[in-house]
Amino acid sequence: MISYQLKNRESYNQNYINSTENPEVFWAEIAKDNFVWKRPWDRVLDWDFSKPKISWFEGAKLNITENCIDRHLKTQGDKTAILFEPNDPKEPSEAITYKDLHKRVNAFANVLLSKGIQKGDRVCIYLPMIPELAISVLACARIGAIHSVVFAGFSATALSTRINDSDCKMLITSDGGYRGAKTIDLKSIVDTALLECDGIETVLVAKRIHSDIPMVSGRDFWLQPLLDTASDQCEPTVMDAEDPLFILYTSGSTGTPKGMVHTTAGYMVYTAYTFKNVFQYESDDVYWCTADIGWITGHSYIVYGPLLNGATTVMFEGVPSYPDYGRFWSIIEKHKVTQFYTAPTAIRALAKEGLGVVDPYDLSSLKILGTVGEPINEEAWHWYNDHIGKRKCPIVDTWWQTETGGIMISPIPNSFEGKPTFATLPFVGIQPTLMDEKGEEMDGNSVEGRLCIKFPWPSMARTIWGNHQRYKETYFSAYDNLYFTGDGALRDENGHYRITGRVDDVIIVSGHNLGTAPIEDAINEHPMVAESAIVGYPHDIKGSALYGFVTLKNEANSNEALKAEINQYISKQIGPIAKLDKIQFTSGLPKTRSGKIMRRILRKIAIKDTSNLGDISTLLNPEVVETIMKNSL
Ligand code: 7RM
Repeated sequence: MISYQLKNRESYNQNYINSTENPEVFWAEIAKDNFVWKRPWDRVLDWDFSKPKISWFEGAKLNITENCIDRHLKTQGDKTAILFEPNDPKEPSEAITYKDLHKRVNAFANVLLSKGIQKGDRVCIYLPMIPELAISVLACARIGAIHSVVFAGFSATALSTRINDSDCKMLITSDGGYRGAKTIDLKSIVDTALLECDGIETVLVAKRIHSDIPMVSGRDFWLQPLLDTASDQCEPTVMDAEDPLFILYTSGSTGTPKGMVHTTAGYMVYTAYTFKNVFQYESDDVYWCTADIGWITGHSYIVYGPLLNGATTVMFEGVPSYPDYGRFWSIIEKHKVTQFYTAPTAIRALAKEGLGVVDPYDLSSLKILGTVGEPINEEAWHWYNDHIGKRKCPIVDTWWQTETGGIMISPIPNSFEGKPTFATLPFVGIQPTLMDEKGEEMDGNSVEGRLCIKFPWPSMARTIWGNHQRYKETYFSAYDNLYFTGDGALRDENGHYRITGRVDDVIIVSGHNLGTAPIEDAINEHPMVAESAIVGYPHDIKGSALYGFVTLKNEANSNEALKAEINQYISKQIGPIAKLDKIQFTSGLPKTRSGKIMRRILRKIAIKDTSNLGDISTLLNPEVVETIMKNSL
């Protein structure tokens, strides 16, 4: 029997070898021994990256919520499953035990059924970080409805695009939400979005801020009265291993957001196994991931991974700066958090506030620290290690993506150590490789190239909702028979990986993946704008910030007020996270002869590295480059 827990370097090495030499045997053992199944699989893996087709545990039947909840009831029904910490520290936190969670998920599932939701239907969830968010996700999974969580910071336009793309029948939201000192009026955003969405039959509304909001009769229902009268028993619907579990949208470098589709069994096995080992979770631990459930990190490592392991998972409604910059540290002290998982952008923002807001708190409960979302710079890594971990806590710098479903490259505490800015070694079962410019695989160490994965792993996304062709083109067409991540990476002399950032046009701002295309689309909607190009440039806090080059229809209109208007357009179309830090009006944008904007050149100008712009003679309009450089910000 293969041990579920990796214990040391030797066991990592042995498991890694087993998982790559004999992947089917390896994953079958992990799957069989550590989960409950209604029926075993007929075939462990079937794959063909050229189609692409990936199928794990075909023929097996299960329900993921039975694995997340029911199976823990006998042994630890009274243990806290979700520990909710509200925005306002004066409001009491709420401990939801596995028994409570079982009842609340069942009641919610019954409400979904009573509103006509069936297996395979899509349900959009647009909620702040309140318990109803995790519960509604699980309620969908309980009855086989496909959840599509949309981050509650997204605008009405972004919401309606996502609802329509996956043809959602129901929307679950709240009257509003709290974020620090601000109150967010979610329902009015929803009402605006739904003007564009014909498919939504029902809107369930949770009460959080008790505001007076309009309810559309026959469409909108307050959630609580429905829950109060629903039965708290609901048999889990039996699902096929490859039935979709959820859709989660992620920005691409071009076009509309991509609805990544994750399926049931493989996602379950991989998120559970990575959670256990990367965070070395033990039964009395209190684990806290500060992500929002609107992102993949929240799906896999606030909800599914922890609950599959019977863990206590903290869910925090608020922000790191409210009521002051000590909030994260005060929560760690209050709940004796043992594993803490956050993003480099948060670490940088908190480090900036100085130790005066850290030192008052007792952080001695901490055992392991994690980071995710973007490359962590050396300075932030050391600050985290010295002042939060007190040099006693291993740091797991976890590299992965919405598309990968779970952690792919990361240190494993007790097996091998981290190294500042390095995600280090592949997790068990993961076979990374680096490709050079010519499309050749790079052998050996001390090389840098494009990061690809050679072999399927259980939690990889299976398709893009409604557009399998785009899935193939985006991830499986750059190189034959490889999954292309879109990231660059280097492999050092010891074979450890360091992620160097995106090689496409996706920019990561404060941990949020932003495609340039949708932002440019938003700007270009302004009646005075001719065209625009967005590039990223390094920013102390956000990791990357956005620099916009904007060409106006009439140059005479350029002024500060127009810059503010452009940001309002972006805010409305995408959300405030996509606002530009710098806007430069230009008379033209450098273009290739086929009309493509040369972002490569703009990127160099934005980082003030113009000594070597490469060959610009092939441009349609080389003369604009000089002017743009002269006026750069
Ligand atoms: C989990 C998540 C994915 C992109 C990915 C990378 C970047 C994520 C790290 C990282 C360096 C890391 N999903 N990224 N983690 N870069 N080191 N530890 O973030 O779909 O939202 O973003 O994020 O570029 O491709 S995501």
